[in-house]
Amino acid sequence: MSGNLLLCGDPHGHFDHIVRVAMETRASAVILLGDLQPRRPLHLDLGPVAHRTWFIHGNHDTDSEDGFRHVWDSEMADRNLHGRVVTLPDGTRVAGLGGVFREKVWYPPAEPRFQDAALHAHATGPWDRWRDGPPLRHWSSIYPQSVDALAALEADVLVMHEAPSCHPNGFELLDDLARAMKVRTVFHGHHHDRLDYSAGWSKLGFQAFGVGLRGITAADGQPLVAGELDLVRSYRRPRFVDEVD
Ligand SMILES: [Mn+2]
Repeated sequence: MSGNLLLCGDPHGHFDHIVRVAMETRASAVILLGDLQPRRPLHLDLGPVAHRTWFIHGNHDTDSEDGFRHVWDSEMADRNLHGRVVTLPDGTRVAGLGGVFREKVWYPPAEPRFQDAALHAHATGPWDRWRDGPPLRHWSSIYPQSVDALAALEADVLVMHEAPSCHPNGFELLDDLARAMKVRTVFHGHHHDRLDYSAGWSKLGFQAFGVGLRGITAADGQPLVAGELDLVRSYRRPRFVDEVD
């Protein structure tokens, strides 16, 4: 279980470090935690590790039409874990929730405005739709339907772009999701930091790890590559561990 899995924080267009570490560690699977922003089709940036890489999308993966196409139209489009559970080669069941909460759709705990993307598209003028769906930007919004679908499934690991409540900008609803799915471990990106949540794990009911900007973390939570802003954040928030509860 979770043999040699790498969790990769927001790449934002940089993949060389991921390819290098995946080759060096002979990773059995690589998971990208969103905000990929490849400058060409994703499988080209991942080269020799594309065939063992999965991902979720982040809020920035719908910033531009080209950026969208490099992810959703690439040969790796079927590797998006969003809204489903995939069993990796080593037997680990990984669930994914890509994207972010946005007030125009749903910002928990407020009531959602649209239950799913189809209803949002229906309420959108044809000129604002993207590929018969909601506006391009909202292809990376989280809809209740995606969370509900996941909550009915079980997994070992849940990867998300947004964070559970242990992060200062996280969501209790995502704690509930992780517990409903009976996951042991949650990994998130988005916030470009790697705070120590361990004091809160027993209350959460699962282990949680943030993976920083272009950081790489192993399945047991050990950082293999520090996030680029980790030192800055830990300097600015030296007492965060005490603040968790
Ligand atoms: Mn990001």
